Amino acid sequence: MSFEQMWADLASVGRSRSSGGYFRPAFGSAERECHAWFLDQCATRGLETRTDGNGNTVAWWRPEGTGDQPGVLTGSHLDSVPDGGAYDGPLGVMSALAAIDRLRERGVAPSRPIGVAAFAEEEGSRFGLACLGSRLATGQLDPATARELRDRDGVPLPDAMAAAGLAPDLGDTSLLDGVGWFVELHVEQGRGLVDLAAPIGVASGIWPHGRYRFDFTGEANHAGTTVMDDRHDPMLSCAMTVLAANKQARLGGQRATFGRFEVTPNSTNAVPSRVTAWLDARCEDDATLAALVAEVSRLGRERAARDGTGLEVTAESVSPAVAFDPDLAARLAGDHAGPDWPVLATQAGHDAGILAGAGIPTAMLFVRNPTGISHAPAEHAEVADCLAGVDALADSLERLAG
Ligand code: HGY
Ligand code: MN
Ligand code: MN
Repeated sequence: MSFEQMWADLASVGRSRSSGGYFRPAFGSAERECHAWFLDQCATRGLETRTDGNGNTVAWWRPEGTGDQPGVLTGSHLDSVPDGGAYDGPLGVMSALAAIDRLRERGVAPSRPIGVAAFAEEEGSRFGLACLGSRLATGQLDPATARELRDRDGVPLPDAMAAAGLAPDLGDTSLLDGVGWFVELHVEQGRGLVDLAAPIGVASGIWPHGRYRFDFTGEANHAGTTVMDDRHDPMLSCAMTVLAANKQARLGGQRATFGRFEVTPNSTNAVPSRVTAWLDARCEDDATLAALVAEVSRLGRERAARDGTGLEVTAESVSPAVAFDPDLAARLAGDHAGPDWPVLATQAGHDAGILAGAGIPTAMLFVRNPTGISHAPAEHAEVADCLAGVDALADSLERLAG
């Protein structure tokens, strides 16, 4: 089946009719439909498929004679952010299947197995913790912490997995045994490749980033009868903290975003009692990230003290800086026909960063995104660039798998 046919298969799954964006939360019906499609595609290709107790799936192509050789894994994720684009995640999974087809068409007989992965809850959009599946599979997250995670409706992670027909065994680290290399192809999420006029790029590393929950507490009261000076309004403290985060990030050339809020009781005519806001912060190095979050927290607390409100800051997930194997990046960037692929850093998190952190030699390929927009419906990649991505991935797998 061609790449274009595969793309058409999933084009309507989890898509909003109004915005054109996608919502495929982990273990929900749309993501499960994509996953069932993936299993079907793997079966059609005769791949040996296994899903682990964390909900991650790997499908291996083991040509005769590859035996116990360490394998080359590729793939990405099938879940999305709320109202996200079509490409973030699924492009890497589909390109992996298409790259295997391409290698078979070329008559390549790899001397190592080649696997395709679909990692669970990469976005952390449902349970709050990014790269949940790959963290668990590499032993980088305490299973007890994972068991306590709940979605916005209070559904615990193990129950959500069971409801999706999975048998949860959180912390199962058997799936990646025998993986010698990982190569993740991903749509580029900024303007790097557009500015370089290049369809394909290679990642040098990932900026350190984290998610921090800011709980502002105050005093609920009447919106009309409470004079302004008598209020203890957590929304006001929150608003000033949002402005402070933006200013601090701008001053330092870093990134800080408040994109999710919960207001209690969320009533038009009442001062709220509580506002919970999530800061997503990303910086060029670990020390700068720690300093940025500390400064935003300090300014938030200072404001809360003036407003007579409270603020507690909780780090929900922090991902340190990732430097991908530079020799591997240089090799993939140069060892193919045509001009070298540019090597560039990204501010977006990926399962590839988690596997690299577990000591697996890892590389990433990026496909140009002409809008430069991601985590939004306008995320895009032209078909010609997607096909160039499939070729680039097939070339890279051929180099690594021999
Ligand atoms: O949030 C991120 O950086 C990613 O796209 N998962
Ligand atoms: Mn994403
Ligand atoms: Mn992604």
